[in-house]
Amino acid sequence: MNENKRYLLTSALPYANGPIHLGHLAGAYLPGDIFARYCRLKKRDVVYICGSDEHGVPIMLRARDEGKNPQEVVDHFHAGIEASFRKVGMSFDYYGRTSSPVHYETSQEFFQNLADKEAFVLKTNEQLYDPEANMFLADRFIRGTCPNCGYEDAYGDQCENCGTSLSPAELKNPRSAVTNAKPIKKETTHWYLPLGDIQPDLEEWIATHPEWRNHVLGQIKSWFKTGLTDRAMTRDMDWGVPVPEAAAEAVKVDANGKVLYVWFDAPIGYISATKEWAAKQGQPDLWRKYWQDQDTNLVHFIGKDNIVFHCLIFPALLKIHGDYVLPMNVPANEFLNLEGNKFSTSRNYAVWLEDYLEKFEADSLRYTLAVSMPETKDSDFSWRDFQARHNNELADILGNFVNRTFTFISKYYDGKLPEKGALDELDQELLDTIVHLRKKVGQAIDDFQFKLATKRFMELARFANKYFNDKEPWKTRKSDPESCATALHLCAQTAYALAVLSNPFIPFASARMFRILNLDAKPEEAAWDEVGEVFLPDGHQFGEPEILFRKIEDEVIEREVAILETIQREAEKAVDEPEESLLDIEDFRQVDLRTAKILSAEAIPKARKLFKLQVEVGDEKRQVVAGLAEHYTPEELAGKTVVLVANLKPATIRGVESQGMLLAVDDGKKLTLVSPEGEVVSGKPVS
Ligand code: B3M
Ligand code: ZN
Repeated sequence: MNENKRYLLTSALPYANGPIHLGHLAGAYLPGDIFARYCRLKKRDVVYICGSDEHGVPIMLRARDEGKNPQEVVDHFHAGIEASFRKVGMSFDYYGRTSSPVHYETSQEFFQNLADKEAFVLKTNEQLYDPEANMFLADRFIRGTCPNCGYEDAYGDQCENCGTSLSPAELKNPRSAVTNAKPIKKETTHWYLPLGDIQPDLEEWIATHPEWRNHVLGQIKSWFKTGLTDRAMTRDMDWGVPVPEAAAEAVKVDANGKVLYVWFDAPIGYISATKEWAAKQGQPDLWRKYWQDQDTNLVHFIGKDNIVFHCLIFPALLKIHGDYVLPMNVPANEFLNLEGNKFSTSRNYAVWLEDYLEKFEADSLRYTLAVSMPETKDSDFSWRDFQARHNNELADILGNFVNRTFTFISKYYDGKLPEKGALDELDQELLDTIVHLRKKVGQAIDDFQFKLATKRFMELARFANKYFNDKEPWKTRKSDPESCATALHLCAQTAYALAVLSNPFIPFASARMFRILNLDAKPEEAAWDEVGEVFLPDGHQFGEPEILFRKIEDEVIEREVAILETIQREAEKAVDEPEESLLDIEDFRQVDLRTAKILSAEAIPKARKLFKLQVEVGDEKRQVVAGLAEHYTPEELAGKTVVLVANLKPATIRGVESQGMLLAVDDGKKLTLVSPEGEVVSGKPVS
């Protein structure tokens, strides 16, 4: 870490199409805030930027589903997200948004600059177009029948039923998710960034950063190994930053309905937000000092799913543009899980920040997430661990030490700093430990090791708490008043140290400690490097003691655990017994089940799981496609009597028509056909 440089810190811009949950906080936001607060205490020149990412398909999807325009959706969530960040103590210097005019202007200028350099390759190809909605269809806007399992509501890029990744061209009976119309193929031209051309340059730059986290470098190197390819930097959508007219005219492309790819403009949102910040300082050009001066340490705080954009694509854009600094580090976090399961916004399996803050303190969450941050591997948030961290560490160690110190001073020393006498060995050890751990906490933060930094901070509180016990002031007050006064003097000085060092992690408790210490300055105005070197003046008058952290009771936590267990159970039930399986008998009677005899089975080219079966149903012959190829041989199937769903609409699977479906038991490993006992003729009803 180069001390004499300035710091420009960013946290990933959250999509403004939903609220923030604990997983987001642990990923890209809390580490950035700890680092920013620490830089301020180190008196570094630091600017911390974030903002709402307001373009892209998910926002358009949500707006369509809610019958709103995208601007209404982002206005709602931008305000909510910014408010919840503030309540949890995020200390951005500026929180912008990518629907702002400054962002449109900055993104278009950036794109135009690259277009003028002929950095893009134009490509024209056929894409699916909705003739009724008059719009090209992004993969997520296309639905159809999965060629693999016949599921009729598969997306253009993935079948949610069997998980197969697809391309729109593979979908059977594709239809527009916007109007249900049958899409047509239409030519469209887009600007592609030939990332392969700049790969050698990127590889050379990445090689200068062996200090980056291993999992980040690992992912980057696997992208290099695969080989960077051309990536479209524009899209056919009516929500986003329009492609600049001049760029379109220069290549005779109609720019109407074309916008910048969301991952082209979103990272430029860091630049536009810095511009807006500079303007608020009354120095519109100040942003250049952070983005266009090599004496800047640029650090991007993100989650691991954003590595390619922040370590390859955005740096490529910055390099091609020229003039800009490149990130000094991208300490991407892995993912946080919740009670052993993945967060799922679609299933509401999450702890939303707003909900959390209605019941618990921000500091307790910050501390719990910091001390178990998913820095190099996924980690887990559990309510019981949260309670233990709060009760056993924040309350019983830090809170207990501070409370005992100032209650004792208030009672026996009129709330004034007791006089310090001669120091014994333990006294000196305490003073040395303050300086030693201040340096250890600082080094860990500079190394982006926030778990270690948090643990080192709590180590000082633990040492101080033990010092208070070992000194037994309740005895020495009478037996050795000078030793007692010295001990309480040093406890108060240690509390001052903890009040400063705690600010990056638990800023609200830090402010409360400053209030107990009766200090006019704010914690963030304190100097990290003076901790353990500069002390409270003799005779300093303290404020009223107060409890820093009240214990969280078991029943409060059990209630939260129960909420998540219910959601998780519902989700598992929905998978095992979909709600719609609760039919009434009339519905069931609509299904025509028949016995059928398999006459032959043959493989289907390029569909290793499927067989094409010829079956006899009474005096009728049918052809059925079934996923049995990994469970039976054709010989085992020939002659077998099975149960057929005889009144299903025919479906075409991998180009083969299927006129029905066979019933089979799926135990998660093997498929076993349902077959009536004894000699049964085919075509008989099954009920
Ligand atoms: N909006 C958030 C995400 O992918 C994305 C980050 C943009 S940072 C420029 O979770
Ligand atoms: Zn499928």
